[in-house]
Amino acid sequence: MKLCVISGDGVGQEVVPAAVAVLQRLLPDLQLAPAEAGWDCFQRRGNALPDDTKAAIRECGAAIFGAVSSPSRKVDGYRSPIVQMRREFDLYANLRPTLGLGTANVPNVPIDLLIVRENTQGLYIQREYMRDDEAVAERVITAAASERIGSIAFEMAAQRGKRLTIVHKANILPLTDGLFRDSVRRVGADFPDVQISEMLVDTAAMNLAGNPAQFDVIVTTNLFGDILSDVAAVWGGGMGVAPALNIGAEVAIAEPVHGSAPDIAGKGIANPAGALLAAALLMRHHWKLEVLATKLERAVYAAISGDARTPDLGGTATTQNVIDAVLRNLDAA
Ligand code: GGG
Repeated sequence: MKLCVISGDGVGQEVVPAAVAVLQRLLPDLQLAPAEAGWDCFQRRGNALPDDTKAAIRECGAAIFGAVSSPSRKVDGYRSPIVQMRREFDLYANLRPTLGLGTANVPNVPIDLLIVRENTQGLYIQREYMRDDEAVAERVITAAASERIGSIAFEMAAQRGKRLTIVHKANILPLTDGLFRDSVRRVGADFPDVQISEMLVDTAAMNLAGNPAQFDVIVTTNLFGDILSDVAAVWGGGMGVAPALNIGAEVAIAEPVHGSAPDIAGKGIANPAGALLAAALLMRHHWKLEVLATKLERAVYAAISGDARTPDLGGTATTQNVIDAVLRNLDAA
């Protein structure tokens, strides 16, 4: 089994090595292939996702990626490596689960939901241009990509609570979001046990903020999935705990949802839970190691529900304290 390790920028340099140390405890024969990507890599090498990194990902078939801090202004020659990787390896689905976790500011609500985000289309095709004095961004949705994401969302729902909510904005965007909704619904014919509902994205945002326990699996388009999963993450302990898995036919890339967090980078207090839970998703969905994935998730939740809480969770633990607690929990399991 091979894993390409791309720490990226900021706290990625702390949480990825932490997650890899835990993975090595569970998978002693795991072969590691370190590689570079991100803004810092761009500044040193003139490329945010060099060819040798792409080759290493392809060769391993699996990667863990930390974080990147793309600038929010146009920089000649720079393209977000996350978006490039998703495109290069056709990582069409982004799985973003949330389990309820009480924090200093958020009550523990019994939530177990999964957002299945379409990962290749919508506004993320990045076709932006000026037309006279108008700035235009194209948003592309196809039936084929919508059916493909629909299939994986139905499969997930069939294995979980058997409820799927299609989130869209077809009342305002009847062509694009209507096509998305109708394509996903068509796939539902193959999953008669899964109960389908649909919701406008604004209503879904309100319900995720106010009544999140109603959801099982949500399937939605790229940008909506990005935003809604951050809303859901509040109930799961915040951005430091939120995991994601980018899935394609051949390659899968695990990543914590959080970014490079420059305000805390280098202080040793970044929460590694998101990276650890992302590694568990990789084990479950890509390597098909369900038992080990569950073991890891339990060890992480036991750690961050106890004393191993980094400052984002209202505690004083360091990244290393969390890793030590997770390793102890694994040894005791
Ligand atoms: N770990 C994912 C991550 O770095 N998220 C921040 C993000 O999405 N950034 C987009 C970018 O900087 O290209």
